[in-house]
Formats: sequence, C-alpha cells, structure tokens
Amino acid sequence: MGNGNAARNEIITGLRQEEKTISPKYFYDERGSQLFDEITRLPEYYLTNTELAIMQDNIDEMVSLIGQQASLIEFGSGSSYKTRILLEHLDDLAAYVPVDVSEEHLLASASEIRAEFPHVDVLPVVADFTHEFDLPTPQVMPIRNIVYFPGSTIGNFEREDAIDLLRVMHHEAGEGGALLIGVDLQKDPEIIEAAYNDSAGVTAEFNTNILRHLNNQYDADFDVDAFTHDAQYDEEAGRVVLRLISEKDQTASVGEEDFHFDAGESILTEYSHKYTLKDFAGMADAVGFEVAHVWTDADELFSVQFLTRD
Ligand code: SAH
Ligand code: AVI
Repeated sequence: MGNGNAARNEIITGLRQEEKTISPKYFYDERGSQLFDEITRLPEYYLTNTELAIMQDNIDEMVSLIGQQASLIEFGSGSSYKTRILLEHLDDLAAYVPVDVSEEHLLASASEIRAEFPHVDVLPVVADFTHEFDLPTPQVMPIRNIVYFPGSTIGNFEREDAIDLLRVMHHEAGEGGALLIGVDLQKDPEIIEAAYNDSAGVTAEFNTNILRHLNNQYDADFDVDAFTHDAQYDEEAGRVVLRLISEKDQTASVGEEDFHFDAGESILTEYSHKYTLKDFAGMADAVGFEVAHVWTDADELFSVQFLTRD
C-alpha cells in the first residue's frame, strides 16, 4: 500500500487516540495476507468453510441472479479463493476486477486467475476501497456491475463506517447493479471466541504481524515480541475485539513520534462484527440497497446475501 506520509500520519493519529488504535488494513503486507490465508484453513475459523459451502450449495441461483455479461468487482479480494466458484460458473463475464490494498498479493493472485480463466478479462486495482477509486474500462461493455464482498470483511468496520462503505459499493454497483456479500451472524460466543484464539496460534501471529509491518514499511520500531495477542467477544456489542497487550513498560516510535506503553496497556487492532439478519438489512436499507436474497447454512452460522439497487 505504498510507504507514503499519508499512511504514516494515519498510523500516528490512531496511536494518539485515548485507546491506541491501528487500522486493520495494516495487517495486510505480503506476510499478513499469507497468514490470513492460513487462518482460513484453521479448523476453528468456521467463516471461510461455511461461506464456501453456502456458495457451492446455491451457485446456480446466484449465477442466475448475477445475469449475463456482468462486471464482477471484488472488494478486498485477497487470494480470490471463493471467487473461483463464481468464475467457474459465469462463462460470459465482461470483466473481473479484484480490488485490494495488499499490492504484491493482489497482483500474484490476479496472474493466477488469468492463467486459470484465460477467457476472463482480469483487471486488478490496487486501492483502499474506503476511498473512491476509478474502475478500469473492460474490453467488453458490462450490462451491469456486481460488487462482490465476501468473507464478512464488512464486519471489520464500525457501524457508521460500514454504512459508508455500503454507500461506496452502492455507488460502484451503479444503476441496476447489485452486491453479493458475505455476512457473519451472531451465534454461541464460544464458537466465535475459538475462531479468533486458534490453538495453533496463527491468529496471534497475524495480530502481532501488524507491528512488524509498521516496522518494515512505516519507520516504526516496535518490540514485536513484547506484545501479546488478545481476542474477546463482546456479546452486547456483537463484535470480537482484537488487541495487542504490552507486556512491559516500553516506548516505541513511528517516524519522529514516540509512544509510551504502560505494562498491560493495549493497542486496538480490529473489530469483527457479527450481525443479526434484521440488523444487517437495516444497514443495507440505510443506503438504498434492498435485500433480495439471503442464503445461510443449516446452523445459521454465516450468510451470503444478494442486495439490489434501482
Ligand atoms: N475476500 C477474501 C479476503 C478477506 S481478508 C476472503 O473472503 O477470504 C480482507 C482483505 O481485504 C485482505 O486481502 C486485505 O488486504 C483487504 N483489505 C482490508 N482493508 C482494505 C482496504 N481498506 N482497502 C482495500 N483492501 C483492503
Ligand atoms: C478479514 N476479516 C473478515 C477477518 C475477520 O474474521 O474479521 C480478519 C481476521 N481477524 C482475525 N482473524 C481473521
């Protein structure tokens, strides 16, 4: 995502807050993207397997709702793992536009998709999707845009920011377009906490890697081993809260600025919201999307939803 001053200033602003905060988008350097892929294969991380099964079970219906000659625009595409099911079944796509902030990983994934699906016009965009970005022009004129946002990445945004992001997607979908989105659901807190405290320690490594990323790219000097992973589900707020806890009194700098940490003080690194179907429908409605279809697994752990707009 570049080494720019703007990003460093954003990091410094977050660390100046009353509870020191680093945006979860800084998880995703090349190593962070690889660690996320490892998370998706963990037995405790129910999100990916459940979403994949929902896609497989309902792919014909999804393909028919997407329709002919669409442009598929994926926000936060990562390794485009689940997208492959769509690409296998959509044989007349105008284009596939994966959008991600993790540049190396995005370009490598786009090359793989190109090799696997030579008939698809693959047009990767390196961008922070919370800000407006230009869409590339495909060789074939799309009939409609389908924004694809799997993985419940929407849950990593606080309510107002999530609504703003839905507004961006409403805009990118354009007239007559739609959004196909993965939305994680509220459930037994034990299932949720296990998914973010895996026994192999991969999520802990993913969480601490955010500091390594800042050290490597943004002129910071965190003692990575002096922070520990913490993930708890706040049932009332319906969200997992990921933090890094300072093991000792210490100071770290980012650029020219020093930040002191008391022993036990935390850095907030991520929220992962879990929704009720009603809750999410209200957020969609707030930006002018209509929930046209909801698919879930039998245990209602996760949902995939098709949202339409005029
Ligand atoms: N869609 C994939 C990956 C989810 S991980 C899946 O469902 O498995 C979240 C992805 O979103 C990562 O690849 C990360 O690099 C990307 N991402 C996070 N914040 C972003 C932002 N603000 N702008 C663009 N991409 C972002
Ligand atoms: C990308 N996002 C939906 C993941 C989640 O579950 O909130 C990121 C993650 N954080 C810890 N594990 C996975």
